[in-house]
Amino acid sequence: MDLLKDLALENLRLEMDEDGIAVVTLARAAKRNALNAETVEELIEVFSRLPRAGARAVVLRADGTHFCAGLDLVEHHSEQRRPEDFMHLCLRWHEAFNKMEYGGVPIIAALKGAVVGGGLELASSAHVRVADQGTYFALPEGQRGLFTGGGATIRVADLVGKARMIDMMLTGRIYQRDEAVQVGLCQYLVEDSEVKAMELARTAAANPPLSNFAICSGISHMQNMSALDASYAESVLAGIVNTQAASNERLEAFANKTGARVRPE
Ligand code: 1HE
Repeated sequence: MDLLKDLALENLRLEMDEDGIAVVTLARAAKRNALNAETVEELIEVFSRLPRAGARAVVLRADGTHFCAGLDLVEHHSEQRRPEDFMHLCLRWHEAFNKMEYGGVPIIAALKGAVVGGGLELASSAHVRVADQGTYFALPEGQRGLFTGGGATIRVADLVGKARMIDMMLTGRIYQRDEAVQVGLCQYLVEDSEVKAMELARTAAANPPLSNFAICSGISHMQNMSALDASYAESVLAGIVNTQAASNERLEAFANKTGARVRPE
């Protein structure tokens, strides 16, 4: 917990309970949680530290009625950035989002309202996305005369496929509700995304941390490898994870017929 004490956060809030469930809140509701440069630096700090601070799962939520309106367009306009300035800024976005995706701690995004542009890039860096009836997804970059810079070409294309992403960017197409689930933008559609995200975080946090580490970093790393290298890395990771003390106890419970069976309710 000490690792989290000296964090000076202006645009985020961070809480962690005794079970290691952390809640990271986007706290710039007056600006619809648009990502200014300072918020990105805070995301880097928070997600660098949480895995080492004993977090077992994270809920990423937002103040206000919108999850995140993407790049801070007003800051971007007023800064009149040069190409190299914006390139370096994008590298900081990547630093933040890579810390999330590859950090090894499950991150569940509780979505609502606008999840657009860089807001969708942020959401797609989480491991699970939970939407409510009012959540909508878009990539308005084309309309703004911009291009994605926070990993959408990798993560959003991964979720929905290249053709859908190109359509979203060219036409500003908005996805919501069942259609958003069908195309892969979110995995859950519920009445209250925060309640569901917390429930999922608690479920995931009950797994051994080493298993969650493999799930929430290994799969992403292996997707970046050749099939040959991925099968090698998978074997090595499984060698470590599948022989841990925590799995031994669980296997013993199964063998003794006290462990839970995998059955639909
Ligand atoms: C902002 C931003 C922002 C709101 N940057 N300040 N993203 C977009 O193209 C989405 C831009 N935002 C919107 O379309 C709307 O704001 C919303 C649909 C999200 C919300 O609408 P609404 O009516 O609730 O709020 P609003 O009146 O538009 O905005 C309220 C305030 O938030 C206002 O500030 P105020 O000081 O005048 O009160 C807005 O300026 C401010 N605000 N969104 C800055 N995005 C790494 S590259 C990524 C590229 C992208 O992300 S492109 C997509 C950008």
